[in-house]
Amino acid sequence: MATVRQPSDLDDYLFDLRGYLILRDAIDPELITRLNEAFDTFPADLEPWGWWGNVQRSDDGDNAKGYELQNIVEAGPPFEALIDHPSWIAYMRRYAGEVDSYVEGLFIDECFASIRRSGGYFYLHSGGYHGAIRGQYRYLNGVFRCGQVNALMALTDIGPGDGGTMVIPGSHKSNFAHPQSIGRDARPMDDVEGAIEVHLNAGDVLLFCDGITHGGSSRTNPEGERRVVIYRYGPSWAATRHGYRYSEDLLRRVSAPQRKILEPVRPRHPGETRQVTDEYPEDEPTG
Ligand SMILES: O=C(O)CCC(=O)C(=O)O
Repeated sequence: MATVRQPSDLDDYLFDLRGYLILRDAIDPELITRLNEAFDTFPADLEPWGWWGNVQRSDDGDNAKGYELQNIVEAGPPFEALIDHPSWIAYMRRYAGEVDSYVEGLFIDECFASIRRSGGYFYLHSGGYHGAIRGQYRYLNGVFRCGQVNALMALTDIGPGDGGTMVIPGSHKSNFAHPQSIGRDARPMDDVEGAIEVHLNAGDVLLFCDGITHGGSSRTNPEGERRVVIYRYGPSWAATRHGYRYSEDLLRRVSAPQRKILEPVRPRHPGETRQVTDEYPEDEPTG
C-alpha cells in the first residue's frame, strides 16, 4: 500500500496564500505509462458529443484545439487508480472534505481527459470576485471549507509553449474583478497581468482551488500534444456537474473507499430498512 502524502504546514500556508500547490512526482512512471497507453487508444474519429462506452467527447468548443473526454474514470483501471490516489487524497479531504462536520467526505463531481494541440488555449475564468459557492475558498475556525479542489495531472512534460495552465496566485480571495477580465468570452490568459504559467513534468500534479482565476496558455509549439487528466473533488453532498452517472459495473468493481468517493450518498429505494444514520456502512461488501 503506497504511503499517503499528507499536507504539511508549508502546504497549508502556500495553499492559503496562493490558492494552488504543485505536487512534484505525484504519479509514478509506471502509472503515467499506463495512462498514456490508455490515451493512445482513445477513438480518434469520435464525433464531438459522441459516446465511447460511458465516456463522452466534450471538447471546449474550438478553442482548445484538441480533444476532451468527460467521465474518464469509466475508461479503465489506470483512471480508477486516480480516484483516491495516495499522493493527493489527504489534501482533498483536508481542503474540500468537510472535515469535522456531519457530512464529512468527498465526491468527484467531474473528471476528464484533455489533449491540447498547437493553437489551443483555455479562457480565463473564475476568481474570488462573485465566485460561486461551488468553487469557493474558505478557511475558518481551524478548518478548510473549499467547494472544489482540482487535481490537474500532467501526463506529458508541460514547458514553455506547451499550453500550460495559468493561475493568478491569490485570486481565490480577490474582492475585485480583474480589469482585463471580460467574462466567458474565450479570451486567452497569455497577457493577463498577474497571471503565471505553471510548468510541470509528467507525473506532477497541479492542485488548485477552483475559485482561483485560471485558464490555459496558448500552445505555440507546433508539434506534439499536451496531455492532462483533471479530477475535481468537492464535498460528499455535491452533485455531478454535467449529469454523468457512474455505471453499476464501475461502482461494483472499485474498492470500498473508492466507491464511497464516487457515490458518497447511497440511493435509497422503497423497501430498504437502512436507517438514515446508517448512510454508508463501512463493512458493506462491494464486490
Ligand atoms: O487546461 C487547463 O490548463 C486549464 C483547465 C481549466 O481551466 C479548468 O479545469 O477549469
